[in-house]
Amino acid sequence: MMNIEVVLSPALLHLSDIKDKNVVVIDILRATSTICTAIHEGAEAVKAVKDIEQAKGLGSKGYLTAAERNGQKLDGFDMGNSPFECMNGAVKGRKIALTTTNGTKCIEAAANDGAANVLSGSFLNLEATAEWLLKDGRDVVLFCAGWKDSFNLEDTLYAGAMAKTLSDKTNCLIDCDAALMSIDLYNMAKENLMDYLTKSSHYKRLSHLHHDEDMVYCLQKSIFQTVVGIVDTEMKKM
Ligand code: 3SL
Repeated sequence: MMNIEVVLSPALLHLSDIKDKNVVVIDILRATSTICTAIHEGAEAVKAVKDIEQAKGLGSKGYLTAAERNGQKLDGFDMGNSPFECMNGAVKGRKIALTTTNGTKCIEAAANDGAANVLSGSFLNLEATAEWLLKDGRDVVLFCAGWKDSFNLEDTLYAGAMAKTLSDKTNCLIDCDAALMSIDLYNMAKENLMDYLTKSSHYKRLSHLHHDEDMVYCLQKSIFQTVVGIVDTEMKKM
């Protein structure tokens, strides 16, 4: 039976054993949604790195460089962390080196901790990712990136949506209060995720920075089928 666990923040990751499990890293606003979009839009790979210098250095190896801190694009990089920057052929056939405040460091942490597979979580490809996880059958850890080690609502909502989708389709063991809470939260907010999230801290942060369109985009459910995860150290189509 598939076991589903939710890790609510990177500060709690050490309490979970992710070895040989499928880990879905979740940074809905916006890193993992942007990564899924980049691959869906034809990028060859996204290398998620936690250090700014490492991302910059990969520029000399032909990567497009992308960097965000505190919601803002960093000077000297080709791109920030908006999914819209990946559209209209901008990333087609390219490799991207991406560093962000929270999401990319969680991808690195999960990859270094012995996960069987590390997937990029987004509402955009929720159903397709769920089908992939069901087919693979391993236990699943839904790992919320949060904000600077704190819990956040948007990643928890996705964790609930994925836990519910999986448990609706197969017999799952959910012996984890964080997962049960995430499902309850998702059930409460699912009719209008955007309405629910307007009170959240990251909504306010991104709205203040004029990233409202990004949020509307990132909260769309299952608009594409591309499943994205680490293949040979980089995020690619699975
Ligand atoms: O923290 C992250 O990884 C980012 O996704 C945050 S932001 O949405 O770009 O502000």
